[in-house]
Amino acid sequence: MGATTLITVAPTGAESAKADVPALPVTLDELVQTAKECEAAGAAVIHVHIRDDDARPTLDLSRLRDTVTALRESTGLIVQLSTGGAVTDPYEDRLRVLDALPDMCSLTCGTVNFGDDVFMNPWPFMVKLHKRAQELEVVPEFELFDLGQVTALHRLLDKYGLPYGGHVHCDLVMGVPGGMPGDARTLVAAVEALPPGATWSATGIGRTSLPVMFAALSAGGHLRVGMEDTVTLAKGQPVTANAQLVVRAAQAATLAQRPPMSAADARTLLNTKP
Ligand code: KMH
Ligand code: ZN
Repeated sequence: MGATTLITVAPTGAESAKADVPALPVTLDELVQTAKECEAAGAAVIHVHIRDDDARPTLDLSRLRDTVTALRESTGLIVQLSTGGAVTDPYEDRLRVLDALPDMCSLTCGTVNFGDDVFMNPWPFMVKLHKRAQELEVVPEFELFDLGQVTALHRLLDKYGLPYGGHVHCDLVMGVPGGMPGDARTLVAAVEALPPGATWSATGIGRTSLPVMFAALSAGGHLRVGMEDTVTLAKGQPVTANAQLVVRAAQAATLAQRPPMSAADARTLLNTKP
C-alpha cells in the first residue's frame, strides 16, 4: 500500500451560529447526513461538537451517546468527540464527554487566547483528561494551538505514559487569533518538536486553511478540514456543505500522491479500540 492521507472532518464546531451559517449541521439528522457525505468524499475521522434544540453548543451526555451510536450505525467513520466544547463550558462537563465512549477524543495541551476569549486547558485538567481517556480506552488526538503546547504534550507523556493504543496522534490547529500562525515555517517548527513516532494532521483556521493544507501535505502530514475551521471556500464564496471541503482536501492529497486513507486503515494507524 502506498502512502495515504488521513482526512478528519470537523463539521460543526462551537463558534458559528446556525443563523449566520445556515449550512452548518446542528441536528443529529444533519450531522449524520454530513458524515455520510464526508465519508464518501474521503474522510476517515469525524471531530464532533453537538448542538441543543436551539442550535446552541451543548455537552449533554445523553445527546452525545445518541450521536456516537447514530454515527456508528450510519457510517464507518472514527468518531472523535470534542472535549474542548465551547469556551464557556465547565471542566466537569468537558471531562464527562468521555463517558459517551467515543473512539477518540480531542485533548488540548494548554490554555490559549482564542480571539477575544480564552480557551482554558490548565495542566491539572489535561492530566485528568489523559488519565480518564486511558482508563476508558479512548484514543486522544492531542490538539496543539501553540508551540508551547508541544512541550506540555512531552511532559504529559513523560509523566503519565502513552495513551490507550500506544500511538500518539496530534493535530496542529493553526491561525487561531492568539495561537500559532498558519504558515509553513511555523508548521515545520511544530512538526520538528513533536514526540518521535507521532503522526499529525494540521488545520488552518479561516483564510489560513489552504496554506496550511498545502504545507501539511508537503511536510508529509495528514489533514483536518471542515466548517468548524472555515466557512468559506474563497473570499465571498461560502461553504454550502462540509463535503465540499473534504472533496477539495481529497483532491489535493491525491494530487500530492497520497490519496485519502480508508477508515479501516486509520483505525489500524491510530489503534482505536476494536
Ligand atoms: N471550540 C473551541 C473552544 C476541541 O474541540 O477540542 C475548542 C475546540 C477544541 O474546538
Ligand atoms: Zn473542536
